[in-house]
Amino acid sequence: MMSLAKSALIVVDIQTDFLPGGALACYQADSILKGVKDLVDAQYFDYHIATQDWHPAHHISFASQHEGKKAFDTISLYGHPQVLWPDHCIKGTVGAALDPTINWDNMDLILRKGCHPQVDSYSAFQENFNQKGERPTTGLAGYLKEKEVKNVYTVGLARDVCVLWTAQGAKEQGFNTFLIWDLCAPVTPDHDEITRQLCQEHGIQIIHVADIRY
Ligand code: VGL
Ligand code: ZN
Repeated sequence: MMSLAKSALIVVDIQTDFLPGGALACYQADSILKGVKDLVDAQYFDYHIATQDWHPAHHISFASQHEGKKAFDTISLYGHPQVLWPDHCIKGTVGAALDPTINWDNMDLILRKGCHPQVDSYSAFQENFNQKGERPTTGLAGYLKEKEVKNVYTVGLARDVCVLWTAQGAKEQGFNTFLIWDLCAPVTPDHDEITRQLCQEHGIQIIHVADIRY
């Protein structure tokens, strides 16, 4: 039986704490909201998926949990580098809420990540390394593959962290992977160059929203 290639949009972490005034506000993050809203409203893709960073209080990624450390310090955690963040996206708080600009009713799936107290999770596909040296899957690759999705498009926050890791995860799982550059905002624009380089190295195609005719 013939099957047509399907596409999915993954809208990453568009939450109060990553927007202006939030605990971990990304650079000019409000500038992407209208574009993401319009793209989601168009329902152009076969599947629309969102992620929501959803940490317990006292999460291991919070600088507040590490004596003598401050936000944006890097430590070694289970043998891998871990950036320490300000307390953010604590489950059930206003900071963790999805921004109401986007019509979340139009999502097929909303995936929460970073729920384990001792493990961070940037990618929508896999948690970061845990105590056992594993990266547990979220099940998203299986979900998309069962639906015969071949093309994955990523937007959201933060371009240099969770969007990038999600795009890398998508590519590793064999999807044709696109990062819509102007529908993402970074923690810091200082990372723009390295983000572009990493996309190129990993075979992630950087595009702009104008490239999508919807
Ligand atoms: C993120 C840092 C910590 C993100 C989440 O959504 O990019 N960044 N937690
Ligand atoms: Zn987080």
